[in-house]
Amino acid sequence: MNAQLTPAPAQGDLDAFWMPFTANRQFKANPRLLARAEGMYYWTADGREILDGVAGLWCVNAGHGRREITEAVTKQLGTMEYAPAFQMGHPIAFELANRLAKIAPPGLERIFFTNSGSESVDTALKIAIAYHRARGAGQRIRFIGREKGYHGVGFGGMSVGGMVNNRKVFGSSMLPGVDHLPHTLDVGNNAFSRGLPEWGAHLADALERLIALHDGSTIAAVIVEPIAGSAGVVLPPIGYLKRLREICDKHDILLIFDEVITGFGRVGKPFASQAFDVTPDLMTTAKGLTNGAIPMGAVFAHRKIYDAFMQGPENAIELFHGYTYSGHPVACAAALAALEVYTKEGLLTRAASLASEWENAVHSLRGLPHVIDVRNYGLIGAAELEPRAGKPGARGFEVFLECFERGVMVRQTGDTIAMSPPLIIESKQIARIVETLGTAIRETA
Ligand code: PXG
Repeated sequence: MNAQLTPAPAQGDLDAFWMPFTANRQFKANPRLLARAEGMYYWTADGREILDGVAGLWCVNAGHGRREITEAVTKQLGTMEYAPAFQMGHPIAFELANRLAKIAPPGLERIFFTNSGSESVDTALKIAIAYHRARGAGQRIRFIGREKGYHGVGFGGMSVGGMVNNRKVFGSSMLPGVDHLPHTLDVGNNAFSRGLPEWGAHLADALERLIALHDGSTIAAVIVEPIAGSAGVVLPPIGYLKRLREICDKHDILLIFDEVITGFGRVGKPFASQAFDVTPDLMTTAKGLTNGAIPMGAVFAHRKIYDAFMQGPENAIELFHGYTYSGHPVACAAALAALEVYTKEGLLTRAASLASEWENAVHSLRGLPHVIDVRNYGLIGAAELEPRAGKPGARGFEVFLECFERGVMVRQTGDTIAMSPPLIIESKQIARIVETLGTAIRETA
């Protein structure tokens, strides 16, 4: 099998690729190269097996190397590799949109295709502004995001996002008129909560204060992740999202859920809004939409939003927005095949049946040296470590590396280790991820 692997590049050959969100010099001095993947596993370029504890980057929900997806993509490439979606159509994009509408939260039945989570977010923000304008409320141009939020790296997503390192260099180029809610991570009150924390629903009331400050009639939308992933797994306190929904309704403000990581089964329902029984007006997705096989994103819009655009002369373009690759036929084929796999194997709800086993496993890390919090929901888990004095992130990185050396891939954000395995995971693999992480935490203590 190793003979089929792409040969690892020699040291100097690593120079040209400017790697994203990576310490380039550190990585290139000591690269970690993945060369093959199947099921729950990657294999490194030198043939080592790595158990995938993060579904790639929260996207390979049905596990790697799914034959059904490969075949669908191959077939579509052979039939029609590309077709435009501006003033033209191709059947597979309509088929996919119809299919997505069937599993969507109530009413979110109009689907706009993009190529990534970042594009989905910027698309949703633009739809929100244009929607209000179409209804005669063109003064609604502000957005409310949240501290620690991650909404991708476009200028819109970065502006409503709340991750300081992603923002500080670009401070002068942010969207104007954006404010942020406080985040909901509170280790003091909620450490080692199992599932959603009980303390903190009142943090949603900060929205009323921002509305009072800015005047609610100037705000287009509030955008939050139902569960924040990139910031190191930040959960919504019980009742928090419902409260946000109520306040948005009261002030005619759209609520956008960014479900780029929570979508497609990660939390035990197709979407987190269904798990938490709170329906947004717009929902952004990507990642698991195609099982990570082909880049694609989708914005789910409530019918009332789409309908608000469908006025004026019929020959007028209603929304001046779209991408060359919106609804790319090959991406659509991958998404349809992924949805078929998810449905056939019950993966959109499997996380719910594994959640308590997962919860017990990750909470077994409590009591290990420097573990100051453990968080979980669905098939998401995180262990937060006490930072080394004066070296934030150092301990987290050491633990991440130690896990990789021991054949398990986890994700590190600062001193938090996040886990989000493929939804096909079996008990023995849950045990191995958590045992390896436990060993790594002890070894690096
Ligand atoms: N919104 C959310 C909620 C995300 O998690 C994006 C938007 C942007 O998606 P694209 O496809 O443009 O990258 C994301 C991406 C991590 C990690 O370590 C998470 C993401 C990306 C890379 C790493 O948690 N999420």
